[in-house]
Parts: sequence; C-alpha cells; structure tokens
Amino acid sequence: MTFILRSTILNVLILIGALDGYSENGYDLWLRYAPITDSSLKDHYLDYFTSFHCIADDPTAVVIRKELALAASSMLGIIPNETSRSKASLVIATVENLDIPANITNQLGTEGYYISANRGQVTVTANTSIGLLYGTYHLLRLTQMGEPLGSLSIIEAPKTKIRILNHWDNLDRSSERGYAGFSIWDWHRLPGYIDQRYIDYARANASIGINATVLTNVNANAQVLTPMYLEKVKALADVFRPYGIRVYLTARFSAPIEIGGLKTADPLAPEVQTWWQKKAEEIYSMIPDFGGFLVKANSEGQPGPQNYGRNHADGANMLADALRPFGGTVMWRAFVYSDEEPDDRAKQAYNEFKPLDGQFHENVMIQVKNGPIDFQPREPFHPLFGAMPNTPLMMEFQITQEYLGQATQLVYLAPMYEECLQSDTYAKGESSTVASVIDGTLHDYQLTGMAGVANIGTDINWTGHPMAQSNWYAFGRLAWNPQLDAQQIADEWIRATFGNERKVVETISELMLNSWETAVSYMTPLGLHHLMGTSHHYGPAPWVDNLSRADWTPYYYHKSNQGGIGFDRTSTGSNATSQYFPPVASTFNDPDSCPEKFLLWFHHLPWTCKMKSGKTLWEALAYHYQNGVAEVRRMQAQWKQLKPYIDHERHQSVSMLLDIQEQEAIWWKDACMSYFQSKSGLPYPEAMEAPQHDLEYYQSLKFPFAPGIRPKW
Ligand code: BDP
Repeated sequence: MTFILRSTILNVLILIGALDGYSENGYDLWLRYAPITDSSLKDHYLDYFTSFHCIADDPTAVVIRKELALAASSMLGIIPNETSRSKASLVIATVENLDIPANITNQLGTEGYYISANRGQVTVTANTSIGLLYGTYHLLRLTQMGEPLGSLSIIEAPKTKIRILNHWDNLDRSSERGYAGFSIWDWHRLPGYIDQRYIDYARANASIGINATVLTNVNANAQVLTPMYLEKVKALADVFRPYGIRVYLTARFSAPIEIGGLKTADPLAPEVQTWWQKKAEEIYSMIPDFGGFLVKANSEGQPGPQNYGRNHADGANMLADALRPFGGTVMWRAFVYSDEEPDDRAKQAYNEFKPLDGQFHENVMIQVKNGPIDFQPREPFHPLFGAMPNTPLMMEFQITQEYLGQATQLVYLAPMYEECLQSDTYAKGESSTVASVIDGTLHDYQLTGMAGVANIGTDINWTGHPMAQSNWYAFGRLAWNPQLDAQQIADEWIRATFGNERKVVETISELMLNSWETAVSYMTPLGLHHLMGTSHHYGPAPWVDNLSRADWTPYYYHKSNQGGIGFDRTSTGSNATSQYFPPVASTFNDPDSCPEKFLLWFHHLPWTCKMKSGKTLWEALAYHYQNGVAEVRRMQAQWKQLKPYIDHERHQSVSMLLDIQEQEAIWWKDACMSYFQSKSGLPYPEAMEAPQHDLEYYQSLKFPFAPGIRPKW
C-alpha cells in the first residue's frame, strides 16, 4: 500500500512539476519502481502489464502477484488484471503448462527461467515457481531499465548452487564489522513479531538471485542452537521460504559442552557425534529446508577439532554426517592462521587445507576468502583456488567495507570481485580462472557456491552509505553468474536506483568503476596491505609494531626500514609464491614480472629501485597516495554535477559522505607518507601535497568507539 500511495503522490508531483524538493531515503533499494514518465515507453509497458495470467498458486506465486501489482502500480499507475491465458499480455507459468521445447527446458534446472515474447504476449516460464519468481524479477529489471520487451528471448540459469549472505550478527543485535546500524534480526521480539524488513530483505535478495542466508556471526554463540532461539530461526525461515531463501546457522564447535552438558566436543567422541545428530534432527523437525552450518574453527580463538588433536576434515565430516540424512551442507571456513605457527600468515590456510584435499565428505564445502590474508583493499587471489580439485571450494567475499572505508566511503566492489574471479590460476593450464573453480566447471564440483559477508543493518537505507547498496546488488549478480562484468552490473544498478537519464548513468558509472582503484591508491597502493588501525580497522596506523601477536600488527605486513619496504614472499623469503601454479608462481616471484599492483605484497624492495614508469619506488608511492586524493576530488566534482537530476536527500547524503572521504583520503596519504618518510629519510616529491600534521599527531589519534568492533565473548 505504501508503494501505491507513494506512486500516486509521485505522479501528482511530477504533473505539477514540483519534484525539486522531492526526497528518497533509499529504503526501496533497486526495487524503487519509479514512475515511467516517457509516454511512449509507458504505452509500451502498458501493453504488457495491463493483464496477466499466472498459473502457479503456491506461496511463491502469491509473492509474484504482489510484486507485479506493486511494480505496475508504481511504474505505470495500474493494477494488472488477472485474466485468461489467451487474453493475457503477460503469462507466467511453469513449463508443464506450456509448449516449450525440451532443448530449452533442459537448460533451466530448478532455478532458471525462460522469457520470450511472441505476438504481443510475454511469457515467463520455468521448471519451478522459484524460477518464475526469478524470471519475473528479471522482467521487472528490464522494465526499470527502460528496455523494450517486444522481442525477448532470454534463457538464464544460475551458475552456482548456493548464493549466500553471511551476516556477522550477534544475538545482542550488534554486528561485527557492521557499519549500517544494528542487526536487522530482532531476536528479542521473534518469533512473535515479524518485522516488515524481513519481507523486504527477502524480496531484495530474491530479486538478485540470492537463495540462502547465514543469520549469525562466524564467531558463533551456541545459544542460537537452543530450542528458544530455534523457534525464532524457524519464524525467519518461514518468511524467507516463498522467496527461495534457505536459512543456515553458524555452529560453535564447543556447543556440545556449552549447551549440551558434555565434557568434550571431540569430533571423534561418540557422545559428541550423537549430540550433533540429535541437534540436526531437532532443527529439521522445525525447519525442513534448513541449509546447514557455517563453521569457523581453530581460528582467532574459536574452538575446533584441533583442540582435541583432530584435523579440519575430522571436524567438518562429523557435522556433515549429522546433516546428511536431511540434505544439509557444512561450509567449513579456510580462514585459519595462528601466531604460534612461525610461517607467513599468507601461507597457513593452504598449508593446512591442501593436504586434506579429497578427505571431506560429499556435503562439505570449504569456504575460502578471495585472498590469502583478510579482505584487504587489494589482494592477489587465494592460492587454494585451483589447488583442491577433489573438494568443492566456495568463494567468500566481503561486502561490508571493513577495510575499505566502512560506511563513509564510496567504493564499488564489483571490480575487485571481478579481478579475483577473472584471475587465471593455471591449475589446469591456461583459462583455469577462479570463476571456473567457483562455478564448478574446472574440477566438476557437485556443490558450488559464493558467500558474501553482508553490509546490511537497521539504517533506513540498509547499508549506511547509500552507494553501498550497489555492493549487495553486485554480489548477488556475480554469485548468480561469476562471469558478469562490473560495468554491466553497475549500469543495471544505477538505472534501477537513480533512473535512466543518460547523464546520471554515465557519470555515476564512471565514478563507481574508478572508486575501488582510487581507494586502493590512497590506502594501500602497490601491494601494501593491513596498514589499518588495530582492532577497529578504521584509518591508517602503519606504525603499530608492538602488539601481543605480531601477525596483527601492520609492521608485520610492510616491514619498512631504512633499506626499503614490502614483504618478501619469494623463494628467498617466505616462499608464498610457490603455493601458486606455474607460471603464476614465477610471475609473482620475480619483481620484474610481478604486476606492480602486487609488488610489495611479494617483494621487499629498496626505496630507490626503479619502477616501470621510471619513477623510484618512493616517488611511485607518493604518486599513488596523491593520485588517490585527486581522484576523490574528481568524484566530488562529478557528483556535484548530478544535483539537478537526483532527489535532494540522496544527493545531499552522498555529497556529505564524499566530503568525509576526501578528508579521510588526505589522512591516509599524510599518515602513511609521514610514517614511511621516517623510514626512508627521503624528501616528498614536489607533486605531493605536504602532510597537514606531523607523524606524532597521526599516531595520537584514537577511536575507541568506532563502529563494528569485534565484541569480547
Ligand atoms: C576479519 C575480521 C574479524 C572476523 C574475521 C573472520 O576482522 O572480525 O571475525 O575476519 O573472517 O576480517 O572470521
């Protein structure tokens, strides 16, 4: 109803030309269904949306009908009429009701769809009603983008099976690394109170093909597995089911002790195995389509099988066996490293998991972060991709911007996801891309998936920064098809979010597509990484070198001294390069062939060594930091030009955030360059604006209340 009202008001506003003060708060995401003002386009869509015929009649079909009504009323000012198949201009029906050739239906699987147009009638068909829902959203996306519908012929099916959000949300509603308010799960009022947000969350996810969600933090609390909380989880699962979304939980490995009264959580102890089997039985009796468990074990203080002298396969397989009778999956994370292990942190996941290849049961997937350290602004791809042909690996991307400006900076992440997915592992010779590992084609994985650590919270616009919605959107689209390109995704998102005006689309697209490279430039250029402030990860603190764990200090990663800067991961150093297949290993190993974007990731080099541009390393570093600042200023100027085209509220809020981003970019440049100068002793190149303060000033800054800090358990 609110949409219908909004659309009517909007139409009136448009008519009286009073749009100037019009504002949007961003709650509607990319499902705004803005009124179509171009009259010939509107007539074209009216031809298709005036009457429809929908054959399915399950809860998903109810969702389809509602979404159509919402979209058509908002975009076109009509409520579509449900009519007979022959009279309808839009037909939505599963394949058994239509005459669709087998060579098409064979390609659709359980979630794909076929959209076709013939003599004034558009047909959306699929093998299942979830496929119909996805097809309907695709049709509505085209409509929001102003695309003609008269000659459509689209066959789409997802390239991965599990497309899942990971919420790092705690039961007290805090959200680890969350920058958009509190967790949207109102555990206290569940199961009785169903917040409208849950429904809109499900709609948004379904519209981009996300079909699963992990509700709880990887740093898990066993309480969520108690009957009281499972009732609450069930309530959410019931809301999400018609949208094709399955619920997963994080499983705390020591739960049998903490809530089960056992003395051990040893995965080989029969009483532990029985406890998990009973727990699985209990969960499935309440939630028959429960997805399974995500587990962080023996990492950053979390309990795991190694507490009992067992390995990761022992732990994962025990949980997998408990879930198998019910069709559940274990997602076991490869994000493991220990300060007791002297080897380079970047090598540790590979060292632990590679020898276990083939030892995991068939319903286990290993969830691997995109890079070998930890969601840094830029990392080379993780060497495990391609290295475990007998174990399905799934991707873990971070959508929340823990290390990328949190909720104040505009950073469109799709180019970063794309760079990783398109990297060639050479596992089976040329064209063995990370994408082909993830979609299962390289190693013929039976289970495939992509996880994204969510950036969603209670903020009215869901993601804190209005533009960060694009990262949620991009994740969903790439999980559906890891081959999509960042530009196309940006184009879709901008049109749905800000409209089809050419100036708007072109300007925002350029701004978004440069934004990640810009952030890398003013934060961690040339392969630098983990220079952020301790614990909160907000802003620069490269000088920190004295924490209880060396691998949590920035110094561990940049190792700068009078002689130079960078981490030697070559054969003369930690030899992390050897974890990659040839020729990637040798490319990274040699500073002359190593891409400059990864130079200091793999090499420790003198400040004065020459770069390809002819600049010294010191000059190049200064150039990147300064250029990052200049690019943010360009973003500000570009955004300013859009004032006449974007509603006041969203324009103003992005403007203010860009101003903060400029200040933060300067802060990064000044703090890092002053610190590095204290090592190199070299003068700042002329083109670099001198730091605004001295090094002591930057070192004195403290942020004890920065958002998203990991709570103490
Ligand atoms: C790091 C975060 C930490 C997470 C950890 C993880 O700083 O809060 O718990 O990753 O992925 O990026 O488990």
